[in-house]
Formats: sequence, C-alpha cells, structure tokens
Amino acid sequence: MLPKRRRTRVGSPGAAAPSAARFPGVAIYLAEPRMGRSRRAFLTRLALSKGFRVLDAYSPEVTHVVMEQTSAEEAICWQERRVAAFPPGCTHPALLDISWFTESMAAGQPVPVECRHRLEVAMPRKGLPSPVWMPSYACQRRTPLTHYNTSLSGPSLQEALETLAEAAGFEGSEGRFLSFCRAASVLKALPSPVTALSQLQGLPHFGEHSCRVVQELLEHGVCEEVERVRLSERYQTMKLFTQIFGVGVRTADRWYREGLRTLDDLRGQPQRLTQQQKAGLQHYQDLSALVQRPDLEALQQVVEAAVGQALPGATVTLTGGFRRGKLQGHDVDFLITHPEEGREAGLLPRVMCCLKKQGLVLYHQHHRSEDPTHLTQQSHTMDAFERSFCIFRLPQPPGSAVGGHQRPCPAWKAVRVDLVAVPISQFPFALLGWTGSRHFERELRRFSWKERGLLLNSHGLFDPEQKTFFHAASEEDIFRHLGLEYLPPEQRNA
Ligand code: DCP
Ligand code: MG
Repeated sequence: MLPKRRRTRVGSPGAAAPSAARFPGVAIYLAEPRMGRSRRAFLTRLALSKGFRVLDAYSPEVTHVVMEQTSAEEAICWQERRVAAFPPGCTHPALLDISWFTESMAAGQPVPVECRHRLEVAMPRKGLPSPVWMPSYACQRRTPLTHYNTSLSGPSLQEALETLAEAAGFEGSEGRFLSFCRAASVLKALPSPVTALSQLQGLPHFGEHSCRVVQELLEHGVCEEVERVRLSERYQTMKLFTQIFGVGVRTADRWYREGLRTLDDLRGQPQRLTQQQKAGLQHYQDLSALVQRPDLEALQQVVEAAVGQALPGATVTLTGGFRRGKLQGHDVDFLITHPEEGREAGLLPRVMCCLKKQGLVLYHQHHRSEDPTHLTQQSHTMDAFERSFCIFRLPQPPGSAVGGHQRPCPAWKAVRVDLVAVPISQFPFALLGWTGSRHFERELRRFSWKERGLLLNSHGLFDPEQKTFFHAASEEDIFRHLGLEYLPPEQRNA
C-alpha cells in the first residue's frame, strides 16, 4: 500500500499551513519587506504544495525566516524588533537568504542550513556579543532540529563535542560522556553561532575541557584530540560494532579486546552471536542506511492496518526521532494502545502474526511486559512494556534507489521498527519517554529527581515520599506538574 498523497490547499499567504506538514520540525516564515506581496504569495503556494509548513505570522513557532534581497544588518534589525515580545529563553529562528528556500524546494525537502544560507553580520556589532542566558537543564530550553551551531565547513563544534562524548561512552567514562553531551546540547540551543570563545562565558556545562576544544576549533579549524579519536582504531571499531542491531558498548568492547575488528571477523565466529546480532549483521547494509520519511509513511500504514485487524479501536502513534521532526532515523518507533485499559495486553503477538503472514517481518524479538514496580526506584531500566524489536521487509516502489544496495532497483529494504504496547493510563508518560531525544530524556529525569524529588520514567511520575503516582492525561499535564514550560516534540532535539 502506498502512502496517500496529501492534498494541500494552495491559497494566499494567509492560507493555513496544512495540518499534516511533511516536515514538522520546519516552520517557515517568509519576510515580506523586499519580497513583495505577490511573490510572497507565490512562494507560499509553492512551499505548501511541497508539504512545507508556512506560517503567516511571525511567532516563536517559526524555525526558518526566509528573506530576499536583504542585507544581514537589515535582517538582524528586523528580527530584533520582533523577538522583543517573545518569552525569555526562546531560541530565535535562523535568518536565511532565499537560496535556502529555493534549494529546499528543488530537493523536495528542507536542505541542511549552511553558512552560505545565513544572513549574518560577520562581526558582533557592539564589541563583545552579549552573554546569553541559558537554563541548566535541556528540558528547560528549546532545542530545534536545525540550529545555529550545525555543520559549518568541517565538523561543527557540536559534532566535535559529540564525538568526544561518544568516545568517552565507549570507554565507560560516564562522567566525561555526560559533560560532553551537555556542552554539545547547549550549543544546539544557542540563538547564534559561536564565533568567539568569549561567547561561552556564563554558559552552563562548559568546563575547561570543552572550552579548550572549542578554542582550538575556532582558532585552527580542527581539534587535535578530536581528530586523534576519530581516526583511532578503537573508536572506529567500537562505532562499527555498536551500530549492529543488538550490540551494546559492553559486547563491542569485549570483541575489541579479543582482537575482532571487522564485520567479517564477526561473521567468521557465528557461535558468538545472538540471533538478534546475526540478523543485525545479515541486514547491516540496509540498516546502516537511514530510514527516510516515505519509508516511515508506508510502514505506518501497514502497522496501522495490522493493529486495526488485530484489535479494532487500538491506535498507533509515531514516536522517537521522527516525532521530533527528524527527516531520517535509524529506526521507526511506534506506540500501540487501546482506549480501554488492559485491552492492549497480548495484542502485539497478534499484530506480529498478521504482519508475518504478509511476509513483512525478517526478524522480531518479543519481550513480555514485566512488573514495573521496580521502576519506583531510580534505575536505568528504560521501561517494562510489552514490545517487539523487529526488522521489517519493506517493499520499495519500483525505480527507487536505496543506499547500501548494489542492485539497481531492490524490491525491498530491511528497516528497524520498534513496537511498544502501552496501557492507556500510562500512555502520556510512554509518549514523553519515547519521543526523546535521549539527552532530553536524561535531563528531564534528572530535573524531576534533583529539582522536584520525583521519579520519572515511561510508566509514570512517582513521589517517593508520599508514595503516590501522578495521573496525567497528556504530555502537557506532565510538564505542568513538573513546573516546566511545555515543549513540543520538535523543540526536544537536545
Ligand atoms: N530512549 C531513552 N533511553 C534509551 C533508549 C531510548 O530515553 N536508553 C528514548 C529516547 C529516544 C527514544 O526512546 O529518543 C527512541 O529511541 P531511538 O533509539 O529510536 O532514538 P531516536 O528515535 O531518537 O533516534 P534514531 O532512531 O533516529 O536514532
Ligand atoms: Mg528511533
């Protein structure tokens, strides 16, 4: 079954954005001054017809401001006049030249923002840039998908810090891992690119080490430590192994210490591999090519049909990175529930059976639901829902090219899918917990515990003193109960 084509109302600039925009992390505002009304109307229609969201009014929701024939100075003055009314802590949208817009229209999807697209004054106008106030926890600030410190010409500051975080994680250095993750995440929330070390002054989580990395990158365009890590055999092998479905850091580390280095080394030792790892290795090429949005739409349709057949009234909700507006991801995450508590129990095996009959399942591992009471203590266990970790055999429309395949037109592609069955009473917590990002979730749990004395996980919010669970009907309820401003999924890309 092919995804239904979305009908887009093509109207005046005042036309409402289509409710189901294809790129939920992107909300465009076309600034009129130099564009003129009729050109703006034309560009709006064009963007809407391609499934982009175009907002008629400038608001904190806007992620990309597009201008034509406007200088950087003019653009910044224009923005400063408007953002004055925004709540404190709001990140400001990217100010972009029309080139970003035309390239995105040609690509049929938002292209990554590069330096050449940005309208920026090269030098801060009044001496040093004014320090930015940044709350300490990632769940207290907005982190859009595209931000100001994303890939410049080489690896960006944020990517460099994330490489060091990843490498620390491979060595089991939890403290260093978290420090680098937090610093990288702060960069993603900044309202402007970091061009001078002084801009880091007063920002949370920028310790001596992270500052040194940024300084080296700003001064030399490369950081010796990051390059050394990136090129090291240890980092490259650990990255390769942990990308295999079913392989975590501990297994990868053991294999590395035993002298294994390549996928062929692993293939030569099948007795060491679990069934899951064997499947991961078998479909490695497809699984390491990221899942794209059209794949996701096709998958959602087959999952919805199977769930509807297994239990009429049960619902399927997209979560994970795609819910945050990502255009690609390493897997697709769905939550399944039913409006009547308890009806979801035992549903997953029936859904899987229906999908298997259609020849859509290459591998799946079913986990029965566990008793979640142990989650009323602080623990790293994510959750105890009934779930299936699957590899789907997704038919490809004829003529589509798939990265990783040598054959010109593969008939199908292996795709990782997680299905989680959730009782309706826990649904808002599961949705919040599975939407991510991982760093956002870590920060939200840390905030709940450290600042509010409450334990948060994908099952609920628990008060260990009162020994009570908080009831929530929506994600908004949970944010409210924690005393946090509600952040929509597309602002949780911490
Ligand atoms: N999650 C979490 N802690 C974990 C694993 C997952 O909090 N140990 C949550 C946050 C993740 C979400 O579940 O965002 C889904 O996990 P994924 O690994 O699928 O991550 P994403 O969907 O965010 O990214 P992608 O699948 O593109 O890698
Ligand atoms: Mg995912």
